[in-house]
Amino acid sequence: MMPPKAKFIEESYQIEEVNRMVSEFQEKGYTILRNVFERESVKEFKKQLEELMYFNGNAYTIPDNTPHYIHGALAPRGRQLLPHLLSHSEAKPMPSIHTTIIVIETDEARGYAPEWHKDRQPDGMPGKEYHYPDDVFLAFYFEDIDENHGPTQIIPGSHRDVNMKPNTDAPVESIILNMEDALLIDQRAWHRGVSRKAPGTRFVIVYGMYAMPQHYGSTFQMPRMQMHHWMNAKTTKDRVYFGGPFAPPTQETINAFQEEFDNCEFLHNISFPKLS
Ligand SMILES: O=C(O)CCC(=O)C(=O)O
Ligand SMILES: [Fe+2]
Repeated sequence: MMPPKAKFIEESYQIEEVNRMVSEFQEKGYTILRNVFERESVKEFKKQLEELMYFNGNAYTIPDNTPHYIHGALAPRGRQLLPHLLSHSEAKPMPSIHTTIIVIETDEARGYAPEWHKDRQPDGMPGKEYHYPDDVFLAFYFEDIDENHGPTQIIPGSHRDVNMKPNTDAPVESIILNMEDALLIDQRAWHRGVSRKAPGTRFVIVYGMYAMPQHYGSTFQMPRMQMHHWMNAKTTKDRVYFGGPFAPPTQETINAFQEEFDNCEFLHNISFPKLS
């Protein structure tokens, strides 16, 4: 398998540009990151995604053991913005990926383009003062998106003002962007996907990031007794309490992963510890 062909623009945004994007994100609930990739390389990457995609019995997706699955989340310009969107704090929190959503819609099997929804609820006093979101979403389309190519639509400002709702006179914007760009979206705003009119496959790959607070020691080896509680958790509440957003590994899953990693040209040098 070829490594991901989409090439990042490594250069950081100027601080003025960062400030502009942060203000826009806070005001409207989204902002477009320009030139996250080198444009020509994205065309090749989209072809790679088309080769990798498969039907898992429920929906189209791409295998989560490919570097393509996480590639967008590695983009330096995306990572540059995230801390600013998650907190006003001088001691910026560290962003952490908690979710990857792959939305694929093909010509043959109309997948799903989600209807109007909010994935998060506004907190505090919406409309009065700005409240930072608990998490933000970084999205990629890998194609020039106009009205015919299934834009994501949003009601700008509806993350702050609960009175703004779909199917009223609240204004709706289609998020138009280029294949080399990325989108940062506040999922407290009303938004939806629109199906393509142009033929072809619609990809939306979305990464959810939340803020790990700057507590002393942000990473640590989980104490074995905590791991014991995590792995033996009987409820979602307990699982999250002991281990965060990810399901605990069992020895069986560790063995399965080890085998898969051993056979993967990208991951073969990773080895998992044996759980006692
Ligand atoms: O398909 C889209 O354009 C929107 C996707 C979406 O709303 C989501 O992933 O939460
Ligand atoms: Fe959504």
